[in-house]
Amino acid sequence: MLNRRFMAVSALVAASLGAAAQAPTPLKEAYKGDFLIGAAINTPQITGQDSRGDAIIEAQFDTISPENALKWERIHPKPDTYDFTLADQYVAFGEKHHMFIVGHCLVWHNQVPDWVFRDDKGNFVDRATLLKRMHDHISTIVGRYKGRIQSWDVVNEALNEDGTLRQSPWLKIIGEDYIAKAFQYAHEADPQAQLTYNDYSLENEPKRNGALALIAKLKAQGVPVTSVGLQGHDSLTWPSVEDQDATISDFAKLGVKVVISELDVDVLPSVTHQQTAEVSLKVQQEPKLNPYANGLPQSVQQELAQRYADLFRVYLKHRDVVTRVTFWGVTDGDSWRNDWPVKGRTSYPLLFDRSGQPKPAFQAAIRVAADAKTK
Ligand code: 9MR
Repeated sequence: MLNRRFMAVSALVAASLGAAAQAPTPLKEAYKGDFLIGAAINTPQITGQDSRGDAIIEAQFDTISPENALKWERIHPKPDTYDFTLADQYVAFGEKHHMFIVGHCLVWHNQVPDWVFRDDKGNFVDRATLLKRMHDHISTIVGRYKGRIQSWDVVNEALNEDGTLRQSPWLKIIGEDYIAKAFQYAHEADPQAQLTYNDYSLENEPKRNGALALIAKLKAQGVPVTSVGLQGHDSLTWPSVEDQDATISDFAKLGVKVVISELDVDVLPSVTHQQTAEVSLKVQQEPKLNPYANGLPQSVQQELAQRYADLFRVYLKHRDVVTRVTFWGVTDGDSWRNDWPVKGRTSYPLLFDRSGQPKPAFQAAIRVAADAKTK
């Protein structure tokens, strides 16, 4: 009896030791040789205040993006004031862990202070003044991190859903060539850096066509655009596997690389007709919009895992052109989706749960890579 109990306990110990010895493969190892795997990191992670998050970042990812730390309002809040405190820490974090470091983002209509576009009287400045301000901003920041930040999101979200150019102050004041100018200035400041046009919902045909025309035109003019960022703010049903596949192929044909730059998959009820990541959108909280406040049902957890597997299979199919897949956040608790477009929801869009544990979607992503390697 005693003997049998001893044997049962030994078997349990051996099993748990075996499990410990076989720690799950990290994402960056699973996809080594295919593409880099990254996460956008936030202030507590950059400054070392989120040690649990930092442990996940160091173990799982070989590239980082700054969720907010390098945006204009943070790094250049006043005309003559640059604040590099957090940005320097961000770059040091990436260097310490030998990571591929992304800069996000140079020219956007959001999180940019109003002074950028205005004179002392509050009127819009003229084209030459705004071009000069843009040049100063880009050359200062890209120049400071020359050779250290390997890839820049140069222009972010310049397109409307119908594929026309967004009527941002950049477009209104400078005109259409603000995009080409931004890329030229970034290239001048660091000729080795990869330069990306980054946008969401490019899998939708009208917007995709607008982006394809834009990139084709820039390439024809010799503008140094090296990649397109498909942000990848997805849902369980959008984009279809076919649209994801076709979108990557379409950009590849233009001779640019593709990065999945801000991946997350929403499982919560949609509040818009069309998939979007338009930050200005705000919708009132209602209980029915927040169905999983007390936890995600197993069935949805499995749907999310299946969805991630489907998406990763498409990215892998295009491993010759997809150079990086970056999640927009580390754990579910970190995600912007908890507060957008409805404030205070409980969202589950990433691969690690609120306590930092890998979810079934994590295992699904690892399995896709492992299956491809045994074929
Ligand atoms: O995740 C970012 C969030 O913390 C900010 O409040 C928000 C404000 O503009 O920006 C979020 O990041 C956005 C990214 O910079 C560009 N694409 C859409 C992302 C999600 O809104």
